[in-house]
Amino acid sequence: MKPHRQRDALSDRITAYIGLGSNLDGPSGQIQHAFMEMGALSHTSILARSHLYKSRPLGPQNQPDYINAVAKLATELEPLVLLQALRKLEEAHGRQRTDEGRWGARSLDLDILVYGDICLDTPELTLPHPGIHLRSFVLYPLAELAPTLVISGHGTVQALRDRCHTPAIERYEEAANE
Ligand code: ROI
Repeated sequence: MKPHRQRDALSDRITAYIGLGSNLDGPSGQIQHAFMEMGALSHTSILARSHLYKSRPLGPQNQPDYINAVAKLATELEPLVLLQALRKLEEAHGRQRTDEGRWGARSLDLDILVYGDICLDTPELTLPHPGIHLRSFVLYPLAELAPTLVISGHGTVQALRDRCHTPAIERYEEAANE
């Protein structure tokens, strides 16, 4: 008989922050569903979720406003395995990367912003995400969950947020918009 291995359920878990974005097909619903689906991924649980934020598109302006948020996960999945799982969720939300062009409208975008203290630069994945320090729609929700987190080479999330005002952003109040 195999020896029974006992393991602390939380011991191998890494904290990761995921940026969520959508500007198609009911964006706030897409984000809310994605929160639940991420919490249901294997070896992963959701520790916190930010409020939703609405902003003008960064990039081409001929597309709808975006809804963005950030989730804090505890996961045992390796970064590239987590990335694959997030890609599958995007596909399940009808995302078609080939049609939209690089900066086009999308039903669901899930980006690994930070994965523990890992720094990575590969064709598939760069960690921390290279756009974090320049994007209001990442910094505002991330600052709710991790104001003192240091983005290597750039400073704390809170200080970055206080300096970043583009694109223009506001809290998205679900009830007021329905
Ligand atoms: N603009 C905003 N406001 N929010 C996004 O999530 C977003 N995502 C993108 C591009 C097209 C760069 N612009 C965005 O991928």
